[in-house]
Amino acid sequence: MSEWTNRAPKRMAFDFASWERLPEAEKTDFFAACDEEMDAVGVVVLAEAIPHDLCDEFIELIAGEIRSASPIERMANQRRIRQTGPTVYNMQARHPKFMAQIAYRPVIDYFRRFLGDSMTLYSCEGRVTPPGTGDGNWHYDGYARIPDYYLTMNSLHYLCDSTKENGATRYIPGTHKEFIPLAEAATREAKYIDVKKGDIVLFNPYLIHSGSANQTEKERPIIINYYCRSYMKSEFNYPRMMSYVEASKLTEDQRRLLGFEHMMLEDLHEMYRLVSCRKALADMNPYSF
Ligand SMILES: O=C(O)CCC(=O)C(=O)O
Repeated sequence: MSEWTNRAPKRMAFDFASWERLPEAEKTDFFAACDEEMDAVGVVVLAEAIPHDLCDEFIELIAGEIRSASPIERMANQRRIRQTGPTVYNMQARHPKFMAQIAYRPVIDYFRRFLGDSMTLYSCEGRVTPPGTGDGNWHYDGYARIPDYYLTMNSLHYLCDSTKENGATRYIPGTHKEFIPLAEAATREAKYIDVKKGDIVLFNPYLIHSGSANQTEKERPIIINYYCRSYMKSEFNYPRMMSYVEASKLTEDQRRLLGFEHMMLEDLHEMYRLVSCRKALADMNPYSF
C-alpha cells in the first residue's frame, strides 16, 4: 500500500457515454488510474459522468418527492434541515431513471472489483442541501475498519457544481489509511472537493468526510448511491417492496443489485416466486406459465 497524499483529487475524464461499447482494455487502464486516486487520495472524481439534461431531470424528480412528502417524511426533513437538508429515501423505487442510475455501469463495474460481483445496493437517496444548512457530521461510510478489505462503498452524484461556498463534501486527508477516531480527525485541516455538475465521486469507505455549510442562496442537490457486500443487510428489503410485475421488468444487474439472489426467504413459496432468476429453478416459477 502506497502513502497517501494531501493533493486535490484529479478529475478523471473518460468517454462514459460509450462505456458499454469500449474495449475492456481501455476500461482496465482507466480503472488502474482510478485505483491510484482511491489509494492515494481516498476519492475518485468521475468528471461529468452524468449528462446535464439528466441532472436537471433528477433535480426536478427529487424536488417533486420533497414537495409531496408524507407527514412523517416532512417532520424528519424539518428536523434535519440545519445539518443535511431534506432527504428522500428509496429513490430507485420512486422513478425508473433512478432505478437505471443505481446500475450505472462505470460505478458498479468499479465497485464490483472491491465488493464482488454479488454486490448489492444498500441505499439510494436524493438529498438537497438548502441555503443556511450548517456543516455535516464527520463520519466514514463503512462499518468495521479492516485494512485492505471493504464492506461498503459510496458514490455521490452531483447535480450542480459544488464548492466550499455551497456545501461541498469535505474530508480529512489520510484518514482512509490512518484509522484515527472521528474526534481526532475533527481537529485536523479539512479539504473540500470541488466538483462540477454531473461529476460522480467514489469514496474509499474509510475516508472521514461530511457535507459542509451551504452559504449561498441556492440549493445543492445530490444523489447518494451506496453499495455493500451481498452478505450484509441493506437499508430496506427491496425484493419484498416490489410487486411481481415490477420485479419482472428489472434488468439482470438491477435484480442482482436489489438483492434478489441473496435475500433471506420467508418461506418455500418465495423461493419460486421471488428467486426464480436462479436459473436452475426458473421453469418452476408459478407466474411464468
Ligand atoms: O452531502 C455531502 O456532501 C456528504 C454526504 C455524505 O457524507 C454521505 O452520504 O456519506
